[in-house]
Amino acid sequence: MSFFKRLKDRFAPTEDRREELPLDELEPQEHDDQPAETYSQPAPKNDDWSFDFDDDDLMSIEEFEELEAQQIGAKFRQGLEKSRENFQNRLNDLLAHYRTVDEDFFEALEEMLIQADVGFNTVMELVESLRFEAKRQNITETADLREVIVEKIVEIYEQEDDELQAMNIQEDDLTVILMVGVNGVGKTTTIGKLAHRYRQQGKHVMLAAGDTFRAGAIEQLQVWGDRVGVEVVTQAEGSDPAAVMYDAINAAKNKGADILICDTAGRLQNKANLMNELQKVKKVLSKAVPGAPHEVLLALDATTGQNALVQAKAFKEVTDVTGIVLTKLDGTAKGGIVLAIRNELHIPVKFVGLGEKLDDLQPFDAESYVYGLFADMIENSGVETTDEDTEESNHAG
Ligand SMILES: Nc1nc2c(ncn2[C@@H]2O[C@H](COP(=O)(O)OP(=O)(O)O)[C@@H](O)[C@H]2O)c(=O)[nH]1
Ligand SMILES: [Mg+2]
Repeated sequence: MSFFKRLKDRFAPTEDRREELPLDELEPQEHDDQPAETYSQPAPKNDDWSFDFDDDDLMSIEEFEELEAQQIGAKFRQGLEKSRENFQNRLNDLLAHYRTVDEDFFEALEEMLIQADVGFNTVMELVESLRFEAKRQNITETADLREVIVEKIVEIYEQEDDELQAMNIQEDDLTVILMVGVNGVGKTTTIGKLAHRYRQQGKHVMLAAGDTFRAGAIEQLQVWGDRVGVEVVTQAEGSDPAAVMYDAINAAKNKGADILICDTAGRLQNKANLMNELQKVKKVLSKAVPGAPHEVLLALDATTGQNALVQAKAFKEVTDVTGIVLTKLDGTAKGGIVLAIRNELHIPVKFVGLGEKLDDLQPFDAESYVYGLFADMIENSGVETTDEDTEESNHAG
């Protein structure tokens, strides 16, 4: 089966579901702006999607999984809209302008990918493997490279160790997640969304308000806690973050919580201070629960482009980052930054922020991502393009 066909079968909405998807109509009844009372701990599993489960209309596991994949597809499709327009248009322009596969085409492709924030080294690697593949398969027309390009993007991402991709969640013990990153990248918001996600899986979640530095940061986390119905451990503004962590991890232990997510202040201006603070926090956590923190997630803002890479390198120097949360991917047309992060930092992107709603934080997966980036191209594959389409993309090249 061709690569596009496989992605299409997996993520594209089937005819009977086109009405239900995209997700807007399937959104949970409990919306962001609803009062916290609508949540009660613990949440039933998968109450995300409101279906009629009639006795004689029960959904099979296969059907459920199929629907779930299509919902994920719709999420990525929606969140990557800006990037998709950018990627698809430019690629179509390129294919229309350079019809035969030659060095000029590859150079133009390199330039396009660099402009989409894919990152220089990653682009070189990607285009090199395309040159090789074109030769190997004897592809002479650029249009026939379409699918190979998308397939190579997935390959570039997946060549790294996949074991690290999943979250390190302790099945029968407390899991501690530490969220780090500079101010404004979306740490607190991500913590709220993560708490929501784990609560929906029926887990007992608690939060630690470790950003005691920035005015209003504690209240902001408290608001998220109320919204998703989880307890937030706080101390006064200006307290020692390590003391907050001490309280929080002991409270989480005593209450038998499954997951504790810790907010931190992101003061990168003073690296030595930040390093000290994070080391102290980690020490308190690991003393209370051996092995904690189980994840140190670095939040990066996708809209800051290559600057996000600079931040990541700086944070890697001060602490062991186990995964990236790439926020605000919905706000950029340069979604290629995902590839640069993976390929140049060798840290897996574990979640991506695809919007501001509670369920807009999605686990990252290379195939969902390329589906989001090239959905129209993928869905139209095998379908003849009209002359109009070609004409439209012809003029810009
Ligand atoms: N569009 C969009 N906005 C986001 C996303 N994640 C966070 N934000 C926004 O980014 C801003 C800063 O977030 P905040 O959590 O306070 O950042 P912090 O300083 O790192 O804790 C807020 O206005 C969030 O709503 C996302 O995935 N998409
Ligand atoms: Mg914050």
